[in-house]
This record gives sequence, structure tokens and C-alpha cells, in this order.
Amino acid sequence: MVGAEDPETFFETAPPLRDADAVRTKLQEFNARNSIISAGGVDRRPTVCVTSGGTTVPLEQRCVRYIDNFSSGHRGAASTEYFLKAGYAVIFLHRRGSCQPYCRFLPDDSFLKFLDVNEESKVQVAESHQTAVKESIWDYCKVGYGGGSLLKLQFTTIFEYLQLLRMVATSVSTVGQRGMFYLAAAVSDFYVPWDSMAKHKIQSAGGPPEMRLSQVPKMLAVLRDQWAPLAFCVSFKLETNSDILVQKADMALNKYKMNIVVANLLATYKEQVIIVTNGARNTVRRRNSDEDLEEQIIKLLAQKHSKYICGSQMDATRVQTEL
Ligand code: 9Z3
Repeated sequence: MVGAEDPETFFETAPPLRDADAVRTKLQEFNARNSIISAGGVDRRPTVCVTSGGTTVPLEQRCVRYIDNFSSGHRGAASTEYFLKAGYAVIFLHRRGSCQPYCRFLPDDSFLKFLDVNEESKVQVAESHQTAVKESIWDYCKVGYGGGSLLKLQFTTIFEYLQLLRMVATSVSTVGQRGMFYLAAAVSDFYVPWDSMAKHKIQSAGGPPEMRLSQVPKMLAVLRDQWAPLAFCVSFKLETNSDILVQKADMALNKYKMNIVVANLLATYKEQVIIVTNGARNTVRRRNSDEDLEEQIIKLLAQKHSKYICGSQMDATRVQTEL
């Protein structure tokens, strides 16, 4: 196996994030905006990091070609809307160009179909889409931007994604148990380490390239043990074979000490998921074509997270009483 399987080496050899300072500032401002000053001191709104879309694996340092995956970012974008509705502050860590909250119909459908031109040659929202557009704008302004409770950060490559996730995790760790990770991004399992990557475009004259991929280090373990040990962690498990899905989800739950693993199959992931917790499996199905499956998922997760926060507060009170 070539290159880094261990997280330290991955970060040491990755090309540094170009806008790391700006991201740090955005995270600090976001934290300040979402602190609630009350009589008892400074309190913090529950905060979730939603990861969304797929990471790419560049094959050349001056990248012309890369390995990609199918994820559209729809799940992450829809989930972000429901987290905001549930009162969470959301860090939406997403793939550049993927689906966005409140405009999930883009980029597949042209926005032009929502518009028409009236008799005075003025552009207006088409009558048939008035209600949908109005509702989206209201939600977008109210929870998304007006309240400052949505922070969007973008990645393309696996290098950018993991460096951003580490920064976000360190920041979310400041809210302790009130923090949640909802890891819906489809993250590459294999990559070409930066220092063994071709510098320039691989030439076809050299014949079919031979390259050996390395395993991307398992950052879920590092997230749980080091970056944000108190946070409520929800990871996703995607498989194509239904025979191994739940077993693999169970393994992830135990190995990475996740609070919940959401298991889904490529063939049915838009229709149903299995919520796997320690000792329980709960299938959540989309009830009709007008409903988002994510609405039910987030409702369930917010309840479980709230219990988790209460449980830890009760533990803290018990310790204080015993002292
Ligand atoms: C998922 O399983 C998501 O539900 C989907 C959403 C990627 C299927 P879309 O973005 O699709 O709405 O088009 N995400 C996690 C996939 C993943 O890479 N999981 C890893 C694994 O299965 C663990 S981190 O090993």
C-alpha cells in the first residue's frame, strides 16, 4: 500500500487549504452569532455539521482528471433545511456545485422555467410556481440567512474535505454534547497521495497509466476520539448489496463509536433508510412523493440528540450531588 493510512501523515502531506484563515474567521463569527446570552450565562444553540455531496480524488497535481462519485448532495441539502427548522445552527460542508438548501431543484432544472415575461416586458415568477418560490424565499431569508444560523463551506477534493472537517470539528467541539455531526457526504475510500501524484497532465503517449491507490485514513475514529469527543455522531453507510448493509452499519457503529448509523442502499436510498443504534433498527420510509424522507429522519435524530444532551446534564448533576 502506498502512502498514508495514518491521519497524521495524510494531513502533513496534503496540499494546505488556501482559505484556511478565512474559514477560521467564519467559524468564530458563526459561533458568536449562535451564542445565546441568558441570565445563567452564555448558552449555545444546538449545532450540527452536515456534510454533503461527494469528494473527488485528483489524479494530477495540476488537476485535469479526477475520480468522482454519484452523490448529488440532495440528502445533505434537504436535511439542512429540516435541521434549521428544528432550531439548529447548521454548518453545511458541501461539494462545490452540489444541491443547495432551499433550491434543491437546481442545478438539474433550469430556473428559467420558474419565470415568465409579462405584458410590460417585466420578468416575473410564473403564476404556477408563485407559492413554491414564495415559501422557499421566506424559509431561506428567515432561518437560513436572516438569523445567521447557516454557514456554508465548500470542498471539492478529499484533501479539502478532510482539512475542513477537522477545522469544523474542532470548532463544534466547543459546544460539547450540543454538537452533532451528520455525515451524509460520500467520501472517497481511496486516493492518490499528493507526493506520489503526477505533477502535470498524464500524457496518453505514455500508454495507460498505472497507479496504485492508497486507503484514505478512517477519520471517523479521529473525529470521535480526538476532534469532538462529546458530540453526537451520525454517520451514513451506503451499500449496493442488501445482505451486508445492516451488518456493515453495525460494524461502523461499534468500531467508530457512532451514536447512530443511517444505513441505505443505492437502489432505494431516496425511499427508505434504516436507523441503526445500539440494539435497535428502525426503518424509516417516505410516505408519499410530496414528502421528503429527510423530514422524518431529522425529526427522529433531533429527538435522540435532545435525549443525549439531557442524559449528559443529568449525569453532571449526579456527579455534583455526589461531590
Ligand atoms: C450516503 O449514504 C447518502 O445517503 C447518499 C446521498 C450519498 C446516498 P445524494 O447526495 O445521496 O442525496 O445523491 N452517504 C454516505 C456514503 C458514504 O460514503 N459512506 C461511507 C461508507 O459507506 C462512510 S463515511 O463506507
